[in-house]
Amino acid sequence: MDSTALSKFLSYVLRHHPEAIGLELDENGWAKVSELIKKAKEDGRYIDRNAIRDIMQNSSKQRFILSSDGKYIRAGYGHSIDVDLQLKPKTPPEKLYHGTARNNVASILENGLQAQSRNFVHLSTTVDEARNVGGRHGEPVILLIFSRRMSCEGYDFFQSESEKSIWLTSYVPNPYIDQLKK
Ligand code: HQG
Repeated sequence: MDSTALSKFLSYVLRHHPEAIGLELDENGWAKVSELIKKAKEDGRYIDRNAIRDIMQNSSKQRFILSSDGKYIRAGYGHSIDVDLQLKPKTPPEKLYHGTARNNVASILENGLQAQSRNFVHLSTTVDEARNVGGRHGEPVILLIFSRRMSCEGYDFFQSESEKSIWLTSYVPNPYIDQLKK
């Protein structure tokens, strides 16, 4: 498996479908690295600790995190399965960005940003990253989120423990969203 395929595989099982390979995550989303390697092998995918370490060191985005003893791994964001990452609310930057497809914009400006299939709405600290995220869905449009004002008005924000440029929140009501003009 090349590193992109491995990263996608790890994201799939650790964020969405551990049962696809018979892997168990604990309530906080941790999988035992040895179990992950064993179950992946039974599924015909040969990975080892070095390949996992390479991904974690060399990816442009930090998608995963290891426990301090190195025995467990979990995704740092992106989950759709019900896990408690035990993140503490943190004051976000003044502004954050969300990249989406042009087709979604009217609905977002009417209904707010919803987490859809994931546990949280994902926000980026930079316009460039938001543009990359939006481009996955279609012609990218950047939305500016008044995150500090939201936080001051009682909405919780969480910084991903693996990728510090990603912030999570449950829902962004439309008064806190502005479309960034090019
Ligand atoms: C849209 C990737 C219509 C939302 C990225 C998005 C991210 C609405 C889509 C992370 C809506 C959900 C997550 C509404 C939201 N009406 N559309 N009211 N509210 N949407 O994939 O943020 O590379 O679940 O704009 O970097 O694109 O995989 O979320 O377009 O950090 O590590 O519904 O995944 O990380 O799409 O991406 P997604 P996302 P990785």
